[in-house]
This record gives sequence, C-alpha cells and structure tokens, in this order.
Amino acid sequence: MTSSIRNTLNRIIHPSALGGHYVYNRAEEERARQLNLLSAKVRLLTIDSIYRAGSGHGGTSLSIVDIITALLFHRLNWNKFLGDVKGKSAEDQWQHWQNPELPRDRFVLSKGHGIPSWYAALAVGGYIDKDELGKLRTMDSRLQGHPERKRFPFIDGSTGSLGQGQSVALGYALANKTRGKGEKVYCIIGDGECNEGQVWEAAMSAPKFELDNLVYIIDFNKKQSEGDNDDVMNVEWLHSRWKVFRWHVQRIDGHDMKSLVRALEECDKVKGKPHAIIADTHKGYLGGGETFMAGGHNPVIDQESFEKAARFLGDLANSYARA
Ligand SMILES: Cc1ncc(C[n+]2csc(CCOP(=O)(O)OP(=O)(O)O)c2C)c(N)n1
Ligand SMILES: [Mg+2]
Repeated sequence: MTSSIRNTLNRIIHPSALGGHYVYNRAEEERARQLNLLSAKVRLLTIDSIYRAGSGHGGTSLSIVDIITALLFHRLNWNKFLGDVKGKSAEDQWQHWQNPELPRDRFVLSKGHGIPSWYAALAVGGYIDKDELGKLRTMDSRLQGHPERKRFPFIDGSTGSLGQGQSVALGYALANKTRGKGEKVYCIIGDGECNEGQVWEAAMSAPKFELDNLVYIIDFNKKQSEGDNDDVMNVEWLHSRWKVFRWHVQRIDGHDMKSLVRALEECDKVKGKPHAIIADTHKGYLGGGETFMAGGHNPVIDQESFEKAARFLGDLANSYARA
C-alpha cells in the first residue's frame, strides 16, 4: 500500500475527522497552561542531564514528556506518598516505597530507554534532588539509562527489553482488580515496540479479564531506532488493531495537554474494557512546533544544540508563566 493511501485512511480513522471536537472550559485551559509550564521545565532538565552524561536517548525521551507530565502532575494518585517522601533520604524513600499496603496507582515505562524524562519530571516535582540528575548513566548511580526497579523508588517495572512492560502492567492490574483495590495502572509503550509479539499477547488477555483499571498509552511518534516505522515494520493500523482486540481506544494529539488530560479522564468513565490511548507525537519534540536535533533517536548532544534548545525552552517556559 502506498503511503499516501495509508495517510488518507489514517486521517479517516482519526477521531477529529469524525467530529470529535471538544470545547474546553477555563479551568481546563488554566490547568493545561500550568502543565505546559512544567513540561517545558521537564524538557530542559531532560536535555541537560543527557548532555552532561554524554549519551542517552534524547529523541525518545522528549516525545513522551507531555504524557509523563500529565501523568505525574495530574493523574497518578501519588500525592500522599510523594508528600510523605519529599525531602527524605534515599533510604527513607526506599523503605516507604516498598510498603505493600501503600495505596497508589502504578506506572510502567515499557519503552524504558525514555527514562531520562521521568527522572527529570521527578526532579521538577521536587521528589529527587536536581543535582542527582548529573549522575545519569554513571556507575552505581540510581539513575541508570534504563529503569531499575530494585535500585530506585518511583519505578514499577525494570524495562528496556521491549515488549515486556505491558505484561508487568497487566499483572499489576489483574492483582489490583482481584483484590478490589480500585487503583489504576498506566503503561507507556513505543510504537516500534508494538512490533513485539508479547505486546499482542497482553492485548489479547486484558479484555478477557475486563481490566478497566489498565491504561496503555502508545507513543505514536512514527519512528524507532532503525528509522521510520514504515520502513522497518508498519504499525499504521494501530488504532483498528486495538479495537479488534476489544479495547476502549482513543486517538489524540500527544503534545496537547488538554487532550491528554481529557483522554485520561475518559478512561474512568468507560467500564469493563481496558483502555488504549494512541498519542500522536514527534520524536525529539521540544514544544512550540520545534524539534530537537532532527528528532534523532539518541544523538550525542553538542554544546551549540544544547544551548540553542535551552534558550528556546527558557523562553517557552516564560511564555507559559506569563500567560
Ligand atoms: C526486545 C528488544 N529488541 C530490540 C531492542 C533495541 N531497541 C531499543 S530502542 C528500539 C526502538 C524502539 O522504538 P519505539 O518503541 O518506537 O521507541 P522510540 O525510539 O520511538 O522511542 C529498539 C529496537 C530492545 N531494547 N529490546
Ligand atoms: Mg517510536
């Protein structure tokens, strides 16, 4: 199939093409402004930490910053836990995190190579010290290049081997439902990751157990490490595939904070089915229509690119702060 036909079909199945147009109220606009401000800060710290480390997955991390910001600062019910551990020693945080009685949602970053943006978001929220970001990817640091659950709190799955995080998330959701705990499980998946067979085993199982407490967010940035999805293994049919597997499916602009918040809230309303949010994103997205280092997967960040992006993000943050 030629890519122009595929693009046309893609537009037809996009909810906005079906008249799914929302009118947002003032409170929603204001919340989006605050979240966008946080997003710009998270992007800045993400790039800064990768620049200082000398390596890391910049493009990957930047494409999910808005999703991560909406989850951490708006959606996850971690307020009690995070309030209790803010400013505490690493040891105290760790003890607290391990408490099985602690009621809290779960978060699994299945595309584990995007973890720098999660560390950055935790630093923006004040849950870890900003200085610790300078230890990204260093020996014995808690902040490894892929998430390690047994080394660092705030992580519910050690990931990096693509295709496995969905199964971990599904296990949490099943356990939660069985125990009637009413907590939600969120999992971010790469679109290239959807080439993995294990993703579809999880996709098949969740509806059987009616896991409406499970939310997969697919980072549909159209690229993977080896190039464009279309050239590696086509996943343009993501939307219909999740539907066929009997999931509640939404497709949104993954850089639009209002759509993200609305889609996450929509998941509370639909019962009896697991939820897939297909978020259209751009690899290396900086905000305001700009892309960092041509959306490269894991480019080595040179000083000029870093400084240019830092200036841009500083201006962007100021514009949200003033608005
Ligand atoms: C099982 C497995 N196979 C291959 C890899 C190597 N790998 C790392 S990132 C990546 C591409 C992932 O693409 P996508 O899920 O679209 O994430 P993005 O790069 O867009 O963030 C691959 C193939 C891996 N980490 N795990
Ligand atoms: Mg991708």
